[in-house]
Amino acid sequence: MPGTCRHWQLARHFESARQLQGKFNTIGVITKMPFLYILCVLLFATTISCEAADIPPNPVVPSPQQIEYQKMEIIGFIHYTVNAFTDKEWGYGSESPEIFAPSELDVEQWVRAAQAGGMKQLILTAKHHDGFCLWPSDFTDHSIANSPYKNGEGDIVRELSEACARAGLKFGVYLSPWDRHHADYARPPYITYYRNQLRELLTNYGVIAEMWFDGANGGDGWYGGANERRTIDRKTYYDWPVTWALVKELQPNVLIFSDAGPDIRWIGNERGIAGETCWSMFDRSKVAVGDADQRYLNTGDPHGPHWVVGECDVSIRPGWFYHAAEDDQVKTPQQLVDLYYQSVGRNATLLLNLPPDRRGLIHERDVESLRAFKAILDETFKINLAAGATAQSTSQWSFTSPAYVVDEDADSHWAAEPDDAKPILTLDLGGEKTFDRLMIQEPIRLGQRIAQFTVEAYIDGGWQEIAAATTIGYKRLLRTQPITTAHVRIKILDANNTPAISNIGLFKASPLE
Ligand code: FUL
Repeated sequence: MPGTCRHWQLARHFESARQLQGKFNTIGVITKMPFLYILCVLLFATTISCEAADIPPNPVVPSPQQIEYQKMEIIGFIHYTVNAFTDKEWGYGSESPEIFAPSELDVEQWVRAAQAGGMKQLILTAKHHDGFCLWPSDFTDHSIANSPYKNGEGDIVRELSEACARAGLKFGVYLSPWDRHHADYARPPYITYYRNQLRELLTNYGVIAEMWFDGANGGDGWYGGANERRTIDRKTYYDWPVTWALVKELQPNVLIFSDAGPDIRWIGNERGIAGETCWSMFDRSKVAVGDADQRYLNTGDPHGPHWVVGECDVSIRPGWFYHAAEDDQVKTPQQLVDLYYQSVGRNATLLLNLPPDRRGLIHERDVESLRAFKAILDETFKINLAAGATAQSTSQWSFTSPAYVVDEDADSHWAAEPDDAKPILTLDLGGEKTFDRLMIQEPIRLGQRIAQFTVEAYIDGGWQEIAAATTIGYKRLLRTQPITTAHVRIKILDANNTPAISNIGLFKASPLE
């Protein structure tokens, strides 16, 4: 860890100090005072050497909020609006608030469903493209205040934000920039309206962890009765830098999602799949919201000057909103596990959508799938067969140690010497073990470095390649055939700076996967 020493390092220095005192005492020269003096000098030297011990960070590193965000791994989306009652995916904007009439709405049930799936945060569509607001906005009557829900006294943004806080979940908000209801959409006054709504949401509902800006923008709509097609200039209409500055002013620790970040980026598809190569480095200037090269979003940019984490959004059903006709198309636990490997296992987060139904509940089938999904992950990743292995490396930087990759502490790491261009990390598992899942993590607070690596196992008297991949980042998961071996090694073949690894895991997948 930067600037901190492990206990054994301090103990070693205490020990040296005692030995020194012993020597001095033997020749009768020194008693207590010099021992204290020597101890202080050694402790001081220790502090300095530990400060100096860490590898220099890359020029592009995450913020503490981005690191915390990525550790959540799985987060949930709640898509809810009049669409649940019209059976549409995109409301036209002419829907009457009268139709929004959930009979048993229970935000606590949404939270329980999210927790059943291992989610650590929920993001609510406070307003989707149809313009209907799930909170009683002062700036429109097209809201829940004019719906039968709680006789117009309800506020789903408040109810869910409070339920999340009670359960220890973070809370985020989606506010569709495209508004097919508003008469001024595509004209300057709408921007004032949009920012007023942002201000309401970001001031009245406690801590907002993530603000989600959708890239879908412009097209047909009701637009206050105009019933026409309206387009906008995606690069200039919203003046995003000003809007984002407002968001950060109101919520200093919020992470902003959009195609262009600035903190979290769309992964370039709505199937929940990050690139096999996935850098958190990115160049925001190459992307406009709603107008981005999807491949660039998917893989990031090894030379990008900004740290922008990839987020993989996908729905548990074919649609983003609830449709009874899709009750038999809920993703299976196995499909969700696949998505976990292809998102979290590729250095991104998984944003999984759960659409409440007309009752206002997450459907039983969705909950069942979430529960089984989490049970599989828990079983697969329960026992790390690499924990406590004996680790060796062709080189090691200063106070880092290969032992730190198997100490189950993601905050400690091993790093190679800078002149060891292709370091090898070898694990002696202390006897034969059988595994088929590999996990590798980089200490991303120092940047993302590794660009190519292979994994080999010692089988039948020789090393055999069992996996190969490019980037690692926060977490890389690889699936292999079952491998039985007592020795595994990671060969790093390419990196943009001194390679470092914080964790290695070997697991045997749940038979249910
Ligand atoms: C898209 C929207 O058009 C969909 O309805 C959904 O909200 C998805 C997350 O983003 O751009």
